[in-house]
Amino acid sequence: MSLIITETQNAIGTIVMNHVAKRNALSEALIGEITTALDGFREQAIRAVVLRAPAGTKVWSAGHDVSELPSGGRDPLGWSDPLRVLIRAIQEFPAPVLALIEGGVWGGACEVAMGCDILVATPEATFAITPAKLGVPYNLGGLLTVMNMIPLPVAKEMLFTAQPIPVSQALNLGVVNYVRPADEIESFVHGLAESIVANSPLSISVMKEELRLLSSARSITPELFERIQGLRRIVYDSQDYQEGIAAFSEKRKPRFLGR
Ligand code: LCV
Repeated sequence: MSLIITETQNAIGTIVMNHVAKRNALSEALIGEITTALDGFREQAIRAVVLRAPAGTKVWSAGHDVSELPSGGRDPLGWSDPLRVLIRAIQEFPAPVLALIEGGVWGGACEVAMGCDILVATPEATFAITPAKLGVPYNLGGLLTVMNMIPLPVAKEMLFTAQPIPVSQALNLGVVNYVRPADEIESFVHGLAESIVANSPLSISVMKEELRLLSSARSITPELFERIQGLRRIVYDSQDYQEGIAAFSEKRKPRFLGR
């Protein structure tokens, strides 16, 4: 059974993440279906994509599928990790991807949403960035996505508390473009997509790629990169990392000992 529902209409492609039983946890299987759908949209010269969960959902996505995180000794968010693959696929898609957000957005799903080009959410939406809750060392590219979207004090609050922030704060910060009630959001997002589709797809795709390249342009020395990777390794080699994952799968609170 497919984990997504797709639709195309008037150069607008819609992807509904539909693995409700696992709260749209971003598993390799779900991500594979999303990226395959994006490849198909690219071939069909789709000019705007809407990424959403089923209408009325309480959880947009529960983030990385924790059961697929490596048990230790390997970077849990390396280049080829499915979550990283999905975020790149969205950021590199040659047309705007609009996130239609209802419900809770957890962990790596926040970065998926922030990797989209335009975000529209319902008043009940929340955003929680959760690596600290699991003992995961978020990766460089992921933190850059967060830094590009959220002022540092708020990014630190979200990363260090792992607590959800309300959509009102996300709107104030400019993380979310609009908030619309559940009974209006679909037509509102469709209206935005139609206004995009009416414009030059070449101009838009090139400007999207220019903005991606410019927002990721950072001078980073090999020494700085190696130091950061060394620091991250201390975390994913730690007992705390093992404890965070074990606690999640055993449905209990983790006991972090700082080693
Ligand atoms: C696998 C899941 C998940 C899930 N993975 O429903 O950003 S980082 O670094 O942290 C990154 C590594 C990352 O993204 O990690 C994941 C961070 N995500 C979270 O911390 C959210 C974890 N999930 C939850 O807190 C709850 O599931 C929410 C609040 C999203 C929904 O709660 P609700 O009571 O509605 P359940 O918790 O009962 O979940 C339903 C089923 O989905 C599984 C969960 O294990 C359960 O499976 P079973 O029915 O087999 O018990 N599930 C939920 N999230 N991220 N599996």
